[in-house]
Amino acid sequence: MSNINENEKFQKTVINWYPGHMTKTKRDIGNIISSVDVVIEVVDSRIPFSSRIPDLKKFTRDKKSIIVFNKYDLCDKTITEKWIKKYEDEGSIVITCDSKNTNDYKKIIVEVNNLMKDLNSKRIQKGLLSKKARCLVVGVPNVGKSTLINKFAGRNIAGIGNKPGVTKNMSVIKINENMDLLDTPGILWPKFDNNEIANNLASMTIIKEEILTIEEIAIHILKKLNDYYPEILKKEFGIEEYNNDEVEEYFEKISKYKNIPVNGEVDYERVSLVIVNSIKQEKIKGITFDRL
Ligand SMILES: Nc1nc2c(ncn2[C@@H]2O[C@H](COP(=O)(O)OP(=O)(O)OP(=O)(O)O)[C@@H](O)[C@H]2O)c(=O)[nH]1
Ligand SMILES: [Mg+2]
Repeated sequence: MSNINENEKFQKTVINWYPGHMTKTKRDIGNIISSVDVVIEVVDSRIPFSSRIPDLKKFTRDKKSIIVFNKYDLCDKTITEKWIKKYEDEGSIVITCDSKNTNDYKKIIVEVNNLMKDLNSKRIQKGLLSKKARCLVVGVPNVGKSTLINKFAGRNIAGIGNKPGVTKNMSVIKINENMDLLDTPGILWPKFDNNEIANNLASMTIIKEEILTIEEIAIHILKKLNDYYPEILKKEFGIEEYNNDEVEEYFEKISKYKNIPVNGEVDYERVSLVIVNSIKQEKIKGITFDRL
């Protein structure tokens, strides 16, 4: 249980880590950005703030961009709508998308074509030929970039998996005579000085479990469910409320409710895994953890 009791201490910790392929990806993007027409930034609709890349504009510069709210099927639509409105009010183009189960990608094609019309009409005025859209798909890990690209391509060309860091290299995928897509590995930032963001990312399997402990992620999930979705807390874990003062007690109740064998002591790691997996395996839906 030391991890849970040390949770408070952890709040002050700055997490410093950075996989090498992310540095490389940022460099690769910098090298090809001048040839890109549209940046498609993919976010997780359940954490529309935490899953954005804070310094994206630094390396995509003034390129036209679209924000894709992916995994829209899993979010709390009422709350996520508020984020959409906020970003639209700030001048962004936002498209909601369930890449796994629908053909929502077609809405992105419409927007890309609109943006290209503008660009191509300027080219034609200058006496140049119109060009095909070159779109850079970016985002943090595991938000569904490759799944979306496969929908565009109509075949499984980009590797996908329900864990962060599946795509390791940037690749160009020809969609048709009007469009190329660039798939990129998920990128993050070198330091998380905001623990809330790190925990939100971990809750949606965007950062690896090794970076935070599984207990910490589970506690974060329980706290969020307690604050925003008590009905899910009750239905999924059999508890009416959760607070950090009686962690052991709640874990024991959840352990019983979930029929997790107790060998003398509650298996905190196993209970935590069950909690984390309930989001990962989509047993829990209709949640949005970021609030305005
Ligand atoms: N429910 C739901 N699941 C999705 C959606 N899009 C992708 N997924 C799932 O999310 C997981 C990650 O998908 P990927 O396409 O590999 O994600 P990625 O952004 O390419 O990840 P990295 O390459 O690691 O950066 C897979 O299990 C997909 O099936 C969606 O819109 N809804
Ligand atoms: Mg990928």
